[in-house]
Amino acid sequence: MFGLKADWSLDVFERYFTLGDYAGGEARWCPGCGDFAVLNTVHRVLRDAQLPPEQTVAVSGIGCSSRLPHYMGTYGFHGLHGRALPLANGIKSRRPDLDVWVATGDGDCFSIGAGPWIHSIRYNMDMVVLVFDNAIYGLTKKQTSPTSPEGMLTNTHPYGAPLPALNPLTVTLGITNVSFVAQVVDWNPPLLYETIKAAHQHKGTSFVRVIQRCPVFSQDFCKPMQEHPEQMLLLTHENGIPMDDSVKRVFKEQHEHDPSDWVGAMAIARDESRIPLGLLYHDPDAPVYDVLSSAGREKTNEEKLAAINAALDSFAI
Ligand SMILES: Cc1ncc(C[n+]2csc(CCOP(=O)(O)OP(=O)(O)O)c2C)c(N)n1
Ligand code: SF4
Repeated sequence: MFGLKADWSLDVFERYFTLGDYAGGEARWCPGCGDFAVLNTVHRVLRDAQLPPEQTVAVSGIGCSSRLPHYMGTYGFHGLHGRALPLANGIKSRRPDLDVWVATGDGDCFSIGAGPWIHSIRYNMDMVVLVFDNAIYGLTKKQTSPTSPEGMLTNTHPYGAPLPALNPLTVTLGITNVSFVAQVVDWNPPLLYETIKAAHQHKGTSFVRVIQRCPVFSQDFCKPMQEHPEQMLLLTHENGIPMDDSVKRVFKEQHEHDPSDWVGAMAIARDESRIPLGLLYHDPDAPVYDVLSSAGREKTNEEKLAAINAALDSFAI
């Protein structure tokens, strides 16, 4: 099989993977659910990177979005509510050769999974974390989530969510050793593709908040953004997410932002008058725990035993 490279020369592949190689069971989300767009984009990014499906693992917690591993033709682990990230970290620590993708919801990550969220960002293990944020608990039918906007009518708060929504961007940016923070909407395919691709290329934990349509339970969350793209602020920079004119034509409000500027990223994230899209923060040099923790993995059992004995002998009189 042949593939055309960016410079128009030909690559010859022993195995060539098509989109179908990354697809699993038939996706069963509601019509119009934004999860479809993210799933299809993940398939495309994997296909374009030609990652062997058997080298890839999709990990999730519980929720509508957490059904993603079922729809992947890769390895997958549909875990417990709020525990996608510890599972992903465990997989990465034992199998650093695997490409790890995490699918988690706003309830799964920011509520029951808030502890693992903090520590996983600090561990900075090499994986893509896609938070499908529809501002509601979808699977369990419309309970308030941490990102439900104040006043949103839900089944747990029928008179309106009483508190201001949690800001996942400022929280994530505030975690020690954070290395990649991006935000995107599910309904702009070119921006979604380039954001997930950039997240995948980053070595470390790539945190991507995907603002996701749930037309069944939180239609009022995304609809105003779709109808008023001027509410969004597109972050442009040569080191940011590549974006073509089609994206810039939709999101006319733009701001040049260097993603290495943490203070600038925090200021953008804190300003809730605009919803930033693009790469807020990128530190390619942050320590990556799976690299640190896998030192010596190539040693044989005999070598490891000898090293342990030598360490113990150092305490002997
Ligand atoms: C320990 C535990 N608590 C509660 C639940 C019930 N539960 C399942 S999914 C979910 C919330 C899902 O919301 P979210 O993570 O935002 O994902 P979405 O369905 O919106 O994609 C809850 C509360 C559970 N399965 N396990
Ligand atoms: S309830 Fe909402 S999030 Fe869940 S599948 Fe339906 S549209 Fe998607």
